[in-house]
Amino acid sequence: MDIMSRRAPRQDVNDDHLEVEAPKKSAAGVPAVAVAMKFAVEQMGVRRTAQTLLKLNQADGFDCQGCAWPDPDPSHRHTAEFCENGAKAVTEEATLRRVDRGFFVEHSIEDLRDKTDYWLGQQGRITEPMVLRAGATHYQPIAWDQAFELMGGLLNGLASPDEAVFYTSGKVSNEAAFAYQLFARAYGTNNLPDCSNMCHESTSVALAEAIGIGKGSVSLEDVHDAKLIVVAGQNPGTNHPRMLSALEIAKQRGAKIISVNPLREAGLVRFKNPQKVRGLAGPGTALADLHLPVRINGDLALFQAIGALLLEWDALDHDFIAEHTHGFEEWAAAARELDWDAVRRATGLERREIVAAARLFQESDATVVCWAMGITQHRNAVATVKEIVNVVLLQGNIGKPGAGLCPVRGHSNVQGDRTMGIWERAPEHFLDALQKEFGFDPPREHGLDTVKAIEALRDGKAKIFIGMGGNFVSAAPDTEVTEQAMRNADLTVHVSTKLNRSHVVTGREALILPAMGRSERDLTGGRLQRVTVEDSMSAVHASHGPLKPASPYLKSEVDIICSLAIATLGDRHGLPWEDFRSDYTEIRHRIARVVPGCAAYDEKVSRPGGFVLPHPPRDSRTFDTEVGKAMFTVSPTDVLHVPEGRLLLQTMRSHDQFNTTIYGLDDRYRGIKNGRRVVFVHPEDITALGLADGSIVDIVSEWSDGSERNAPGFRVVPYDQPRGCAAAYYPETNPLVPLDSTAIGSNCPTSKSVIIRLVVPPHGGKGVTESSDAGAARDSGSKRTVQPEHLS
Ligand SMILES: Nc1nc2c(c(=O)[nH]1)N[C@H]1C(S)=C(S)[C@@H](COP(=O)(O)OP(=O)(O)OC[C@H]3O[C@@H](n4cnc5c(=O)[nH]c(N)nc54)[C@H](O)[C@@H]3O)O[C@H]1N2
Ligand SMILES: Nc1nc2c(c(=O)[nH]1)N[C@H]1C(S)=C(S)[C@@H](COP(=O)(O)OP(=O)(O)OC[C@H]3O[C@@H](n4cnc5c(=O)[nH]c(N)nc54)[C@H](O)[C@@H]3O)O[C@H]1N2
Ligand SMILES: [Mo]
Repeated sequence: MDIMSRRAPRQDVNDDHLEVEAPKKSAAGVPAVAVAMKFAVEQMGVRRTAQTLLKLNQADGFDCQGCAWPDPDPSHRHTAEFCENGAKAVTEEATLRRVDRGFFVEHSIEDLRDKTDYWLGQQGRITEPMVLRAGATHYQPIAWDQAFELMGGLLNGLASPDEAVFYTSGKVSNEAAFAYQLFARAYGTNNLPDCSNMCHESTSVALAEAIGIGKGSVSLEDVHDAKLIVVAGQNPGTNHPRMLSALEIAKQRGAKIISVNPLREAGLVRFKNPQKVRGLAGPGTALADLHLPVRINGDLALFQAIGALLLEWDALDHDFIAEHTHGFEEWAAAARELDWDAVRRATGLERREIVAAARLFQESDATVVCWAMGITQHRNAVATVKEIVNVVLLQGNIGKPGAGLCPVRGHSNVQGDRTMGIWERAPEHFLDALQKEFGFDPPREHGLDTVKAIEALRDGKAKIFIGMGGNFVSAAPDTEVTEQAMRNADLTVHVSTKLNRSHVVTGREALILPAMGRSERDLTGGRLQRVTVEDSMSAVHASHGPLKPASPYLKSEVDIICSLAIATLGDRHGLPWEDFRSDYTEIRHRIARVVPGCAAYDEKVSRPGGFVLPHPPRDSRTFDTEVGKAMFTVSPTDVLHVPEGRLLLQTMRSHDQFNTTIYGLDDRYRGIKNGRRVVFVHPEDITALGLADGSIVDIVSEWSDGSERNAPGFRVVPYDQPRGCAAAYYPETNPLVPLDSTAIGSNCPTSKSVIIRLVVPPHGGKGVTESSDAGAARDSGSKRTVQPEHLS
């Protein structure tokens, strides 16, 4: 029954169980509904499933814990306004399975360390606070008060507040986020890394420089009304399924769609809308008109080339350029000199393919460009986003209906957390506003981002790690170094709903603090509380959960933060923690006074559907940059060199996971069943490398300092993509991503361009599913004695 328990950590694939089929040609439809219901009913039962899913994304219900794609206007919502993967996300939280104190008696920390991420997550909701004392073999229960006392005592004992790290994952509500950053700053540090540092940071940096605000400029209506939609480096069929409904509407109104992706992702080819009878039964809607199978990392060159062609054809909005932009002449001079040979090498595309794309831009007077991790997690990611901006500016596609920049965010409230000040480099005006409102002087020196926090923990410069949600150990790059960094800490604390790897790779002491999830009724302070969130398009709205909390001992995130603040700060600075936790409206009143665009916050979030935050480029073509105009920028054309016999690996999500949370072992659209340790390679590369379909290989990544990392035991699967590219799932491949390999300007790990080689281990790879073998391979890391084959 339990195939996981026989396997070593992270060895989710048994060669014998893994099945590979042809990739699917369409997304959603009947199978999506069936799969969602199967997961939900298995873990929640029929009644709870109905009760929960019908409140999902409704104006009087709760915001989906899945992605940050916006909800339609309240009057246009369906009874079932959710997708297969949203239903899985909710099921994961509303499950009836429990991890209680008996569980921790039964399982030692050593035992839990041997389990896969999938197994850990499947055990259910954590029911009470647990502590791992120094040297102990088991977690044991701890009273909430004692947990806060322990944390407060250690925090107050640090030599400097900068020895503490306060991480946030993007599910945390605006109220909790605002209270958390206030606490960290009142305590004395800007060490507020978040999952954004590994996600859309490159977007935020590039957009802030180019258009004066780090957020996208479109509304859902703009997507519906666009004449051309470009989807670059994003897999909406899996990661933002409700976006397909928006693409379908646009398509029916006559829009063209270009997909830019090394893989031909099912959702971009054809979509069967499960909310319509025709979608369930019929052939569905063909989505992409043009698919550009770009080589990994080739997008910078691609957008440069599209820009150069629009310039050559004079397909420009001259008035917009003259009135609203800066730097056009320098950009145009560089574009005229574009090295088309370099473009061809970088993109792997034929010139005619790029011309076809540029023609679609030329023919459209309302273009939306969407992007996600395929763009942001590269060394040149910030420059690439700026090239997207250049192309959008050329045709004045910003601040008008049906047009704009559409970075599609990940976690459901990752954008809101940033708005609320979860930011290691919060701008001066934000800190000034905090000072004015609360009367203390917040630290001004920038704090640690995710990568720098790992380095500080590794080097003994940070000693306490507190994670507000998330799974830092598995999400971060360079797993071995990150795990060692966590072990160096005096204390690691995780505010969590479910068990994960970060709970078993700990500092000297560790705490698990179980939090209520968004689907649960929050009666903190004896009154029904609600929270607020912001989606990818800057719309803010309220959310309240319908379900009874998984255990009577859970606390809300706001409660946990305020209690920790009281235990640590006492009445230092006279901050109103008691008021905050007895009524979150008090927090919203402070948000209204501190956060730009949030005046009358509590009142505005009470409207059905909430309100939209101001966005000067979108609202009035105002650009709050250094020169007060939108900036054209010039970057060198970048060709990522991959040595002979090596491949360029991207690490991505399967259809059955939410980041490090593994829902199941299938990746339906890509034809993978019952396993995750697969590496997708072009059939001709498989042959050229002397491998075969089904070979079991170790993936070895090579680092600038000459060292190597190894992820053992992946099955080679032939898959259509540009030559020289490869793809495998995250987080299994995180050991391969070097900690010091990050995007220039944003420090985002380069999870989508890792140079690797595939090595057949001497034992033929068969042994790697046995725990002893895999453990040995993991522990010896780069010291493995396997002689790397040169495969070309
Ligand atoms: N169900 C589900 N939903 C999710 C998540 C989840 O794990 N599961 N995660 C959430 C989070 S936090 C995020 S950030 C988003 C992530 O959403 P996505 O960005 O869609 O996530 P990835 O799976 O990393 O997919 C990256 C896509 O980019 C493509 N790609 C890779 N390299 C390149 C490149 O160099 N150029 C181009 N043009 N394309 C490339 C890949 O083939 C893939 O289609 O989804 C959010 N929603
Ligand atoms: N190689 C590689 N690495 C990547 C990426 C990649 O594409 N490739 N993507 C990166 C990206 S885009 C991101 S966003 C990060 C994700 O990094 P994180 O946000 O840190 O990771 P998640 O897997 O989303 O966190 C899941 C955990 O959050 C906890 N949790 C879930 N819901 C709640 C809640 O409501 N409250 C609280 N307190 N806790 C909760 C659960 O315990 C669960 O185990 O990973 C990054 N890492
Ligand atoms: Mo993300």
